[in-house]
Amino acid sequence: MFKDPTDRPLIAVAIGFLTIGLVSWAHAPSVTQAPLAVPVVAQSPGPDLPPNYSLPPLSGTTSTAIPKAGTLVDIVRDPTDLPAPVGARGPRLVKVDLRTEEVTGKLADGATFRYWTFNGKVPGPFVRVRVGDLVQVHLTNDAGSAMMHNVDFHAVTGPGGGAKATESEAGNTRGFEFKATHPGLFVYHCAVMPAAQHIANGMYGMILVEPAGGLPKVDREFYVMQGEIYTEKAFGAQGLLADSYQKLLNETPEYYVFNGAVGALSDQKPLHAKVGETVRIYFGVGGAQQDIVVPCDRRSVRPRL
Ligand SMILES: [Cu+2]
Repeated sequence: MFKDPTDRPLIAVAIGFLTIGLVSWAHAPSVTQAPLAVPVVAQSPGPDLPPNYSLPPLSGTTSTAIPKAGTLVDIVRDPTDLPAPVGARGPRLVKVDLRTEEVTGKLADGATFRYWTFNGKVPGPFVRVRVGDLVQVHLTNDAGSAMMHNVDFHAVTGPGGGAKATESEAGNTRGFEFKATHPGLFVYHCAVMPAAQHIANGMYGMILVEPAGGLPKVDREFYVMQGEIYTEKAFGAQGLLADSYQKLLNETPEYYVFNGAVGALSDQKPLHAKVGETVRIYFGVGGAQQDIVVPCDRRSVRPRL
């Protein structure tokens, strides 16, 4: 099924690490979500939060630079682009700023695609929190967007994982907050209908909720997500490729990609490690056929269309 032969070894490696590092990590879904009007106002700390919980955003959890509309954007997420481990810190407030932006990026040599993104990259930012953290999410739909967008975090159990609370027209910002009550690695994605189209066009990412004390230390960590891209023209066609809703419904993608584009992790931003180093790969599937990360959240398994 993989039409980019250079990607074949990668998925084997990724699935191997996923199995070793994550599958044995059993979890239950978290249960708290409180829709919140925007702008967010000062709130009282929860019973498990320290009184000084209102700290600056953690590095890596907020928006990255937003590319200018109308230009060819490098949409490939560097697999090393993820926040540092939470370590031994206690619960605190984590602010997550997401910006939904529709950009044109390189899909393959000679081919471009209109991606729908979180923060201009595929996948979206890796969000890293600790169990007990209060997570404040703000989603801004860029003024240049043609579509409504939102975000559904599978680390949240509640109505749509924040989707309704964040559903925004172009130029608007909405938000909500939730407490991360169960550790695990969860997908997030845009859930505006038809959600499969928004996901296939690039609107997916992952949130890691670390247990108290953090995960065991490793030498390197990587962030990899598979996606499916459905284009009207066949694999290998040149120029700006339009997305195909019919192929999406048929579940017949023209491209399977890792981190957004053909060759993203083989030619552009390969994963490097030295012999003997320990490596952890956070691997997720953002494709429309399935968006399973680990079997820790019943809602992470999407029904087939
Ligand atoms: Cu969307």
